[in-house]
Amino acid sequence: MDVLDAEFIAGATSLEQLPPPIFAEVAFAGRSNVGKSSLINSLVQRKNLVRTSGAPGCTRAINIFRVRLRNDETEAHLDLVDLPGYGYAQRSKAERKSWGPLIEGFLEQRPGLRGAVVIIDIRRGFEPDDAQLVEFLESIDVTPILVATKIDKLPASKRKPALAALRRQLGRPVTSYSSVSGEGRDLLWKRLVKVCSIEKQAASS
Ligand SMILES: Nc1nc2c(ncn2[C@@H]2O[C@H](COP(=O)(O)OP(=O)(O)OP(=O)(O)O)[C@@H](O)[C@H]2O)c(=O)[nH]1
Ligand SMILES: [Mg+2]
Repeated sequence: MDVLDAEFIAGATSLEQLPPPIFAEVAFAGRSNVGKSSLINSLVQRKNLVRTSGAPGCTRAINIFRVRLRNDETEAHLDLVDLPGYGYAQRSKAERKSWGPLIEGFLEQRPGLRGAVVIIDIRRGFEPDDAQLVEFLESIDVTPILVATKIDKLPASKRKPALAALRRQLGRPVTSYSSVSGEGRDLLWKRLVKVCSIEKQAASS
């Protein structure tokens, strides 16, 4: 997958501030500090398109990034949506309360949404918050795309068993990823192309 352009389009802290969807969208969701923003940078191979931080709770808004892609001979636009992380206890109660509706509202209300990448830290595994999100996505017919990231933080000998255990637990495909090495990038793009019907989108335009 070649990423020809990538640019920041909009940031919103309420659903009303969001621009109307023009292109297909994919959301990136997961616990705070799991590596959502880093994964977007790694996918589009731009170091600093999305702001990342070692401190949890970095992304507080819904941020939309528009990419222009070339897949074989096909060109397409896709919007990548970085969602605020969930499960970060050290925020004010009011702030935490506002996220649930913001994240859920986004996922429910965007007609262009093709799927949601649910990002899990391979060292922490699948936690109750993640399970709730996957259940919610299924209830609204949005395809969850599961990714286990920070795979580079596990010793090589532990990677395969950890992934196998996660796949068994979830009963669905899980793509392993490292935003540091870029491992998993091609496979994740393949899954995104499929879920976004990028070939079809371009063929009909
Ligand atoms: N080793 C390693 N570190 C990673 C990886 N992905 C993210 N990190 C680090 O994890 C920290 C959090 O990354 P972010 O991408 O900001 O995480 P986030 O999920 O966007 O965080 P919030 O916006 O706070 O919810 C940063 O210090 C990153 O450098 C990875 O694949 N491998
Ligand atoms: Mg972030």
